[in-house]
Amino acid sequence: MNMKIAFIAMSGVRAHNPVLTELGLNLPGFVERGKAIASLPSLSLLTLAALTPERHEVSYHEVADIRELDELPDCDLAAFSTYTAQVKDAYELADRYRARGVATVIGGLHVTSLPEEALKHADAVVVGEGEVSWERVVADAESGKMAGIYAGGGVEFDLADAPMPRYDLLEPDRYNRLTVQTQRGCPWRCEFCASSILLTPVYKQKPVVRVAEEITEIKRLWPEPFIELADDNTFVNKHHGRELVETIGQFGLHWFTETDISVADDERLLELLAQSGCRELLIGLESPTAEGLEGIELKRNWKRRQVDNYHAAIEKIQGHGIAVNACFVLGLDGDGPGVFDAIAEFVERANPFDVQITVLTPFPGTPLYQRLLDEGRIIEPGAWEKCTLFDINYMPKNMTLEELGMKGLDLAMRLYSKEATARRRRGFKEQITLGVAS
Ligand code: B12
Repeated sequence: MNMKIAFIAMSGVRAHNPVLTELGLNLPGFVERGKAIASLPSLSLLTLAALTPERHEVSYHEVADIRELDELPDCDLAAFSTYTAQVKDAYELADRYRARGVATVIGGLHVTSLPEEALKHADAVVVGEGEVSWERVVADAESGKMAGIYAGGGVEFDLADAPMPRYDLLEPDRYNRLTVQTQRGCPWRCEFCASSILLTPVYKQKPVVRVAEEITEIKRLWPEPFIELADDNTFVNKHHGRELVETIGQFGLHWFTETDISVADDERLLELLAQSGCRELLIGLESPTAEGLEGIELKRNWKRRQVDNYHAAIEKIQGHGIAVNACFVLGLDGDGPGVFDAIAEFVERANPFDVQITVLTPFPGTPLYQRLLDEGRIIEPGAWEKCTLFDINYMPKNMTLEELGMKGLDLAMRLYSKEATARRRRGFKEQITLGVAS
């Protein structure tokens, strides 16, 4: 049977707490970044669409707010992708489809950690990398016999086999920021990490030629795109990183990615990044204090060992003209109420072009979630809608709940004020001048 398959992406960006939404998410720095990222399409679903046998008719949809959805897309199979914060909305839509007798499947990071929960709402739940199970799911849906949980049997997907995501399914006018994934996994094991490490224990990279093909396809559809790599830590392997950046540089693009602070150790890589049109690197510094960083990287305490180098590393990267978005996690167990001033002072000295502060968030599937649950510190277990990185759903260790909330908000106002933002941008320009001179 030829099926109509609707790929439905839950795509909102938000905080649950209305006060936070009003105050926090309206601050200048947040608004800019918020608007930009909210327009990213779902790479997972475009990838699965590419693996769908051609005889089926595929369509792609985004749902930012289920209250604004008048009609469910018409289909024989509804395939949902979601992260934790919106999973309950995805469950609600899946329930509505099932009530009409339409088959449903759901995948992604959240349901990978809690497949039994998801199975209450969908006929099929895909655990782990979708590429491994997708063709079987489609075949089973076709024959009307879906098998519940599809776990992939421990098979690691080889990114050399990655299909060309169906960017062509997107309405060209709605997008200009597109994502390309060049790697999965990470060699570090940060206790709170809820990214692709939940899908694969292996750090793996997509061959550079495949990345070039994907960018070529994007450029065919959008002549001047901005590319965000949907990576967790792009430059772990510096040799591969240099090759990748040289290749991206040939496209004359502006682009952005996420990586760790060790990128500053490779002078040649920084030179190539500067020449390649890389606009910004998002780097998880997590805390400016040794106490805050102590033990968060579970394997070798790697992040704790970097802290003394943070300032110099930012100057070095920015000296090459590449902006740093320095990310801090508020409420780490090792940090007390002094950390808010420590972050403000660090930022004032080091002048990262952008700064991001988010609240420690126990996402299901992470070691942090399990530890806080065991310690009885999760305030409302199962309140997935609070997994936004802005809402607080755990008892902090070395500060009160009020301190985390109020001082966090106060820090946001300080960091994202017009003056502070302008000061950081000036500092960035001075660092470029010094970098060029040295
Ligand atoms: C792009 C992006 C977005 C886009 C998403 C666009 C979209 N609709 O997909 C936007 C900007 C909208 C967004 C929003 C948010 N995001 Co975001 N985002 C990312 C980012 C940078 C890349 C994700 C990506 O494209 N990965 C590549 C794809 C291929 O991987 P994947 O989605 O995991 O899919 C694979 C499998 O999971 C599986 N799969 C996924 N879906 C499905 C569906 C089916 C049917 C099947 C079979 C398989 C399957 O197969 C895929 C291929 O193997 C990551 C960070 C990162 N570096 O990874 C954060 C990340 C995913 N986001 C995160 C968060 C917290 C949010 C927000 C809550 C932020 C906020 N306050 O609003 C919202 C939540 C939105 C929601 N729907 O719940 C967290 C999620 C943690 C978690 N476990 O839930 C991440 C990991 C960042 C972090 N700090 O930890 N985000």
